[in-house]
Amino acid sequence: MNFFRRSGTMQAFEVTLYPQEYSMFARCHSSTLKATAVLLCLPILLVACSTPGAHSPLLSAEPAIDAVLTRPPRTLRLFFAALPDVSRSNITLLGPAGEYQLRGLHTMAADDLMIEILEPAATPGDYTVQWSTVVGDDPMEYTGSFAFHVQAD
Ligand SMILES: [Cu+2]
Repeated sequence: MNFFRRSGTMQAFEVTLYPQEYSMFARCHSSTLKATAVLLCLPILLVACSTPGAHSPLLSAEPAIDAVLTRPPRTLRLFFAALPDVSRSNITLLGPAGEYQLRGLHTMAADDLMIEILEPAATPGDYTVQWSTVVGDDPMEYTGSFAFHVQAD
């Protein structure tokens, strides 16, 4: 899995992307106006989808997104489309033993964020990396998460 969302000035625009929000919008209109509502929403959806910022800036990660590992990683490294602002970034790691302590968020100046896992537990199971960041000249704050899995040897 690989989820992301962004927040900022474009948020009101974004709600049109969610089906449940759309059906609420449709309910506000009489059924005879539903077709009109669809026609009105369509260009908005197209514009929202063509906005470059509407896509996750996360390109790849180490461990890789959805990777299956036999050894727990000692560091997490996330690669983005532009240089992240470290002071406005955050990474958390959740696993079978709960939340892991992370230390030393930094960038290696390769459009990346890197952080050390203080006590990498050898617990097999599903791990989730949650991230938030601001990259390049884009004022939006992006948040997302992805999974990797540790298998017993
Ligand atoms: Cu580093």
